[in-house]
Amino acid sequence: MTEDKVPQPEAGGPAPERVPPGQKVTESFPVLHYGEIPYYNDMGKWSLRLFGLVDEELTLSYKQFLALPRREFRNDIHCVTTWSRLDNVWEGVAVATLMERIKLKPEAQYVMLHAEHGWSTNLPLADFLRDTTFLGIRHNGVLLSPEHGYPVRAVVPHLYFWKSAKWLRGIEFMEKDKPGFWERNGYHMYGDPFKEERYDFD
Ligand SMILES: Nc1nc2c(c(=O)[nH]1)N[C@H]1C(S)=C(S)[C@@H](COP(=O)(O)O)O[C@H]1N2
Ligand SMILES: [Mo]
Repeated sequence: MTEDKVPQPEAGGPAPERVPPGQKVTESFPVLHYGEIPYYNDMGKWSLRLFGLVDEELTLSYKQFLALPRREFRNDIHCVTTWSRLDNVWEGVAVATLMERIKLKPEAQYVMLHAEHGWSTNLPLADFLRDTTFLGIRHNGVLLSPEHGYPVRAVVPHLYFWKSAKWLRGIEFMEKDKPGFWERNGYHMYGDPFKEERYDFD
């Protein structure tokens, strides 16, 4: 094999295998969503509800959520609209930390993430439970802005970024898979960026 056939990283640039097929790296942080950005003036009204196939539902107030231990996460994010943003640094609550506070029923196999205004997205439980999935509150040192999901967004970096629900308000544990908002509108049920699972037409 001659050298020009081997993918070469640019000097100091990302290794090619970090960027999924059909994606372009951007340094900006585009804002994408359906519907209105929620603005909160009373965090006393905010809560995060864990429900569905659990022994006992758990509802966390914002104060209780902020009292959970948090840590740093580093990842690359890949949006289905073809931009990827590498080397993001986040602060958030690991899914394992949340799961210590509830007991799942054995039938639970899928998760629906519920956001403000009824928006939702689905994923398998095993993907939600990965140690790379978390609930983020800061990105690159700054508190999430309203457009990026303040106060809390899910981050599921190994799937296309539409699975990373902004303005998260509920986590539902389910037996069977069900499509969320974009999945009902033609997006793939799973969404692996390295397999280009973008859309699910027909
Ligand atoms: N609540 C909610 N979360 C959402 C969306 C949305 O419409 N509503 N859009 C998703 C999509 S399609 C993308 S690409 C990312 C964009 O996140 P960003 O605006 O922080 O880049 O949010 C995801 N999370
Ligand atoms: Mo997206």
